[in-house]
Amino acid sequence: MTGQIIKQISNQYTILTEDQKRIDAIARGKLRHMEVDGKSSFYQSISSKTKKETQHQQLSPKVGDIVTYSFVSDHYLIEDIHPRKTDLYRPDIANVDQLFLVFSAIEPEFSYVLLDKFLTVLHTYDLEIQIVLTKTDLIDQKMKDVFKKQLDYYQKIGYPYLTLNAKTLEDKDKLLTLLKDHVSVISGQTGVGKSTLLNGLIPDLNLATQEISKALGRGKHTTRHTELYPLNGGLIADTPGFSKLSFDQLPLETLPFCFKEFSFYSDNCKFQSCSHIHEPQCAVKKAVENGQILTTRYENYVSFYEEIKTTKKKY
Ligand SMILES: Nc1nc2c(ncn2[C@@H]2O[C@H](COP(=O)(O)OP(=O)(O)OP(=O)(O)O)[C@@H](O)[C@H]2O)c(=O)[nH]1
Ligand SMILES: [Mg+2]
Ligand SMILES: [Zn+2]
Repeated sequence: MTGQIIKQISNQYTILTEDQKRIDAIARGKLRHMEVDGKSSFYQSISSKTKKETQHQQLSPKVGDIVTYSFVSDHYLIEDIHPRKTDLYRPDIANVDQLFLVFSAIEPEFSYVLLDKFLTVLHTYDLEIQIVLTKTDLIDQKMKDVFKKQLDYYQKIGYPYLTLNAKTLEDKDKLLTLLKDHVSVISGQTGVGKSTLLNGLIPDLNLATQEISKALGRGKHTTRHTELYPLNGGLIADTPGFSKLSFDQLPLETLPFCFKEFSFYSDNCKFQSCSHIHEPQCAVKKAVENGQILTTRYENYVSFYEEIKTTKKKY
């Protein structure tokens, strides 16, 4: 029998069966290993090489895994894990194919640095990315216009966005269409409205939400565990917010490719290996001057470049 793990609490798993029933299961002995992978980085993926190695070594099951299970005497037993299409850490979920990047317009304040950092880190993944701007009910028309102008740019380079009030969720149908048949994850800083959004999508879910001032006062995030919820033929997970995002393993040479609009211009740079920082006759810098590339995007690129360079030097 085949199913998908939607919840894990230590050694106890909940599997969603093919006929949409929830059953409790434990893993067979050979699967009860602690994973020794460095789970240090956000959204770190197993490279294809190590993926082969680790699969060989036997992974332990995790949320999102498609598994083969059986019924032995009086309980369900996970026998095998099917190969993972994608493998995220923090949130630790397998087989995710879509990510909702949630930002609030204010409280916490919107950050283009954080948005670009997220997009950079996520660039190497085979994931659909949707930017979601919440709390638009709390800003005036002038601010809305500014967001529209900026976010239209992101949409143009391939990152579509939605703006909404997560508390009232007027745009529910649009979201439901996007979620159909996908394994999606809602991600973003603490307090942006991730759980509020999911509560709006799934009536009766009643996830805990909390005013940001209170959450920060406690020094804790409101959401603390990861679980996939069935929705519109697919699955969706809420995740705990985070406060830090690091580049960890991103090689400096890869960074220019993470800013995907640079590639529209970089063929015309004088030097083939142009870093678009200090080289003369750089077509990317020219495009920034001409207003074709968003200035904040380029500024963030330069600062990420310096950040990665400095971190690398330490080793
Ligand atoms: N006015 C308004 N308030 C919102 C909106 N979205 C969320 N909120 C409020 O913002 C606060 C934080 O929302 P949560 O859903 O708990 O935030 P979260 O992203 O799940 O936070 P963590 O679980 O800590 O990561 C709550 O008080 C919500 O009611 C929105 O679109 N408009
Ligand atoms: Mg939450
Ligand atoms: Zn260049």
